[in-house]
Amino acid sequence: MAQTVSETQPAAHVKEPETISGGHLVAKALKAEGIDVIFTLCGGHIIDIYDGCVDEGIAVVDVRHEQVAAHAADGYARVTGKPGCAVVTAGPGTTDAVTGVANAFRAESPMLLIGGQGALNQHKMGSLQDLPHVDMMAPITKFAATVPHTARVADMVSMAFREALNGAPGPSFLEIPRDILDNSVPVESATVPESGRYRASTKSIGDPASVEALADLLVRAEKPVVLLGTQVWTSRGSDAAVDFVRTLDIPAFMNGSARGTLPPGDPHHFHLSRRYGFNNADLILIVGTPFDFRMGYGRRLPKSATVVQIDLDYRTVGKNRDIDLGLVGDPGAILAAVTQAASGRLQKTDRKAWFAELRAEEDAAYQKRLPRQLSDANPIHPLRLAHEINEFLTEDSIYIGDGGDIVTFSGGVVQPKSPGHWMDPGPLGTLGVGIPFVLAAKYARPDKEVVALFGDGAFSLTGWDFETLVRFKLPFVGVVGNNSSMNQIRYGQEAKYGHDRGRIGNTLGDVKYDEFARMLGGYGEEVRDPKDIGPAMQRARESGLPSLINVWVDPDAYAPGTMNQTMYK
Ligand SMILES: Cc1ncc(C[n+]2csc(CCOP(=O)(O)OP(=O)(O)O)c2C)c(N)n1
Repeated sequence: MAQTVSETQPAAHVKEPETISGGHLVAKALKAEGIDVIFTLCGGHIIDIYDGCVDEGIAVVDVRHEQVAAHAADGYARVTGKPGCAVVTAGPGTTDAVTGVANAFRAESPMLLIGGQGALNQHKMGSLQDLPHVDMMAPITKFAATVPHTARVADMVSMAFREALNGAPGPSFLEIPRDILDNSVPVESATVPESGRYRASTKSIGDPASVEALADLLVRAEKPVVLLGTQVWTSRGSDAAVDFVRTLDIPAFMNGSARGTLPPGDPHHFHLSRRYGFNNADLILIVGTPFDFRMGYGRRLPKSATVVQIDLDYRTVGKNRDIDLGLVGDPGAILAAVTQAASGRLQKTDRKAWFAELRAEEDAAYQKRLPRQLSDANPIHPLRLAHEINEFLTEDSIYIGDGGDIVTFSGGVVQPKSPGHWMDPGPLGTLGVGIPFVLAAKYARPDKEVVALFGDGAFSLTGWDFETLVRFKLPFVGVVGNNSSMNQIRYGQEAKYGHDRGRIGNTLGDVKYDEFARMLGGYGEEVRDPKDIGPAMQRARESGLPSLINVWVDPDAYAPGTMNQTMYK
């Protein structure tokens, strides 16, 4: 029997409850966290999130590979201090993003990856792109979960952020099944945590007695050194670190994102004398960087020195090498507390001789390298390229390194002039972070200049997203140190297997990346003569476009670390 109109229409006095969909709840939760952009590649499972972003005024930056979206979320977190967010579809969308999440995990970078999933009502029936995403993500995230109900969507997004930002930060992953995302629930049944009210500050100074103990040690030390690591920047402790170093008069080395905490030329800034400094110090303070392969697992530090470690993560303190004192907490907060604890008790210390000794080492190492750095040789020596880039950087240049040997060379020469202005993959050593980091950095900080150095191998992994930079009008100065080869690997192979067998699987074609840039709507130039590097970069700067200067570098020049194979020791 046909229904009458009166049977299908609600009575006029019954008000329909206002409803909201899962995708719109995601957007509300992102907004509450202060997120103003998502990096994404579309898929049918996730489109309702885009619609929610439109309502909340969150930008949608669409890229050409999900790895790029995930690296960009990592990069955005590094640049802004807020967690980054990438949204990808189920199955291959999520697997493509795994590398970006893994990189953020090792680099302790807070980000949220949201992945699609088949509808719950088709659970384990073989729906399109169904995979056990949460199981895949669990080992490389701080938190990985499925959202089981639309009303829980926003609540679980904020839960994921809470976990990502606790202690040493890192990535979180949320899988949202298609029906959960697309369904709507009454607004009043959905929990939407309010901005600023769903998590606490984690800026702890740890045990106050340890703060006092460290102040004591530092006041009494005759030859102290400090290594400021990435967490100094992550915790936005750069000012506290500078105050600490100056008040306590300690020579400082910097690595990772903490490079630039003190500008080059500062009397407390040391760089090339680190090994000497560690070998001869009576007190070594390691702040916010683990004893991993980059630190020789801490085993090269002399037994005679007092070793103190400060870290956001209790699991890092005392790992791989015994320490004399460990402090777990926020590096910036701890350094500020130690400065305060020491300032009333500072004895007249005279560290002039220690500073002079280190400065002499520093200068000698610099002079030794200088001829290669200024070399007019053709093909171009990678150190000359690094030198030209260093000369080109201003206080406002964010430098990004993505490559093997070419970037290793630049590590010794390129000196960022402000904290957080150096970006590299971190301990996962992931080639391909360059273009995504450019995207994130230039998007988040349009006021900054972004300068990136790529190996030709590294650029190829994610290079198609150069087009995304063109499409979103994000200019940057890009340089490809082109040796038509994967040199960092080739060296070890040739050393072990000889010239012919050593060239298997590591040589590349002579690709003109300048032409590639122009093809995609950017600026491109080719350089073969070292004196042309600087002017070409300047023209790239003035073009106002994403750019690639293809610099042909000497394929037979290897970085010292590669020749010693230090990364495997
Ligand atoms: C994603 C990824 N794949 C492979 C490697 C191993 N790897 C380390 S350095 C390197 C060579 C990089 O070549 P290129 O970027 O051209 O720099 P070059 O060493 O030639 O200067 C490779 C393949 C890696 N680190 N990351």
